[in-house]
Amino acid sequence: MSEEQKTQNNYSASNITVLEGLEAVRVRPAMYIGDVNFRGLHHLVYEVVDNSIDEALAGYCSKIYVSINEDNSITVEDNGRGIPVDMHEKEHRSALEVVMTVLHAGGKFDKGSYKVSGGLHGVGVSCVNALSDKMVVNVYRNGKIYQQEYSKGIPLYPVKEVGTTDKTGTRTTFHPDGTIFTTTEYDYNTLLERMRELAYLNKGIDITIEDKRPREDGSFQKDHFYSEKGLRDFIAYLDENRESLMPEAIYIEGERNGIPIEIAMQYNNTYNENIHSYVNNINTHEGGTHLSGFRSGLTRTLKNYADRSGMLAKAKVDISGDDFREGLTAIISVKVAEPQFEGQTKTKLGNNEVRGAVDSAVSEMLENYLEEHPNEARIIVEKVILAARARQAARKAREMVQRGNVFSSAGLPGKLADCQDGDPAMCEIYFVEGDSAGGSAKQGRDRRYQAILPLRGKILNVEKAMRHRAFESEEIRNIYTALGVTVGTPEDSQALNLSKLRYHKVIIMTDADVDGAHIDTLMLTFFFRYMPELIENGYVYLATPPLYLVKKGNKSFYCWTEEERERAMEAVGDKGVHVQRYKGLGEMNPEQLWETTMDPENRQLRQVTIENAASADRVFSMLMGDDVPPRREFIERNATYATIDA
Ligand code: 0RA
Repeated sequence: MSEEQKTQNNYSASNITVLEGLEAVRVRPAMYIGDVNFRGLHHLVYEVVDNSIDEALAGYCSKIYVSINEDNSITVEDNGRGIPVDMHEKEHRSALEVVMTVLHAGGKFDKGSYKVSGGLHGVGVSCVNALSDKMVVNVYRNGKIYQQEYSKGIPLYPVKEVGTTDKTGTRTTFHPDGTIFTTTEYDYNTLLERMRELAYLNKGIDITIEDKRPREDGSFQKDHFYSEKGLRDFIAYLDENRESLMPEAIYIEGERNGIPIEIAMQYNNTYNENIHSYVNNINTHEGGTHLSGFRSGLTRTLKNYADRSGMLAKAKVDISGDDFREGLTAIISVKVAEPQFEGQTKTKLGNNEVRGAVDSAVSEMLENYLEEHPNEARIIVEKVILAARARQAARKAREMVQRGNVFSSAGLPGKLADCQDGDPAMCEIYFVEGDSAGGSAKQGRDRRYQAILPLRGKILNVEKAMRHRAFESEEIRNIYTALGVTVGTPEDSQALNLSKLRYHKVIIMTDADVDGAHIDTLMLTFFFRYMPELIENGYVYLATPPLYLVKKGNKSFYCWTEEERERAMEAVGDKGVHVQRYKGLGEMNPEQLWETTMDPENRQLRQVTIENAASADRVFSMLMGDDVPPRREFIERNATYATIDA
């Protein structure tokens, strides 16, 4: 056998194992990327971008470019060293091909350094390749341009040279496989939010994102992110619509026991706690040891300072950990070599060594800060004392909420029309705007598994209210008791106890008009601030009543969009057609309400998800805050979602 033949034989032999690996990804894609829907689709982009972020964190890359192309393919380019292309001794193929086609081969070459970024699943670019019907990689290295193309992860030819260049870097273009994903249309805003977040989390990297699909007016969207001050800039962005108590965020950057730690925190004049934590650039929604280390370090250090200052003794008030976090916006970002993720959504850090590391870093740096900034320190302690006073009032109100639950059905709100089934997984509760629609819903529902709670008018705007005011509100207390949830666990006094949750679908049903949209927003603000666990577990939904009834003779069609109405009119013709525009739920009789909005066979429920908790936080603070101009701008920018009533 000639050398060439040998090489070719080996080439195909190693390809067989590769094929088995890629096939596993294609057979069970959800195991690798979470799901094959919207989330999984966008996850592909994060996976590719993560490799460029790693190259930047290693110090070799300063620019990352991302585009959604006209055919919904994605291009990611960086100016790093370029993926190595030399022959892999054992595999008899180029290193580039190994990286692109072998599962978990990504980190093989960078000995000594560990992969710090890496998506939630950290599956590597070969998974993206396996799930793409087309992928092209160009490497700029050694003065040359190298190229390889793939389909469903299989190389179409060995790596080849296609030109010369004076730059270095890696450019990857992939198109998601439509036979794997339920949708292959990318959402620009979703990617944009993630790129912004990455720029704040990794200061000094220049990130550009561009949408090459023309908008309706023919223009193109392009955004550029670059953060010099990292988490300090992130805090300023999140708190843009809040009033800060200090001119600049408190900032901690350092390393403890080999764990890089970066923290920024700022107090504002609201009553909410907005702490976002990250491990290796992944948002840890469920917190974990880094968050508990931050909390204990913060509490101990501030408490010591407050004690020493004598202000506490004067105020004669008991202080608890929560009081130090009221009106606090903070970002905690750590890099952990071998993170263990736990919890229901695998977003809770389990590594115990991180707790002490973060605690000691926070204590030391915060102590210095307080000594060096006596004015700010006094403002913080005064804020904490106020919070402690309010908390005592809140505890009384909250205990009323919890006591209500102990008496089970006897304690249920009088307005609640409960369902018969005792299995929460089967049960739904509708929060319905207004007593009259509530009445229709009660008559129209399937009482075996659907419960109705009518809401009187608008619930409290919790974005502006202190916690005890929220717990004192009868409407909000009814929501807690109807749901069967309680507040506070031994380890976290604000956590929600879901073990007695009585319904696994919590559905907000309001009119399809401006007031309805306002009530939706108030309810979502409440759930986001007070019951985020409910949203994270996928229990919260918005009902979608139809906008039109198109009727001719004995034929009738419900329409949810303008296009559907136009199509229905074409189906039946213009003559003698009657179009009814539903403005409120009350205009439908119980049967119609059931048919269109409550019957699981026909209804269109929209599940509420949080793609990006930090952005959601900022949007809620803006929508429900005091400043009008940013709110108007946001509504105008997103007006396409709400044109129907305009
Ligand atoms: C390992 C080694 C080297 C570069 C990379 C990985 C690398 C990977 C990716 C993925 C996307 N962009 C990337 N940029 C670089 C280079 C080792 C060397 O030159 O000595």
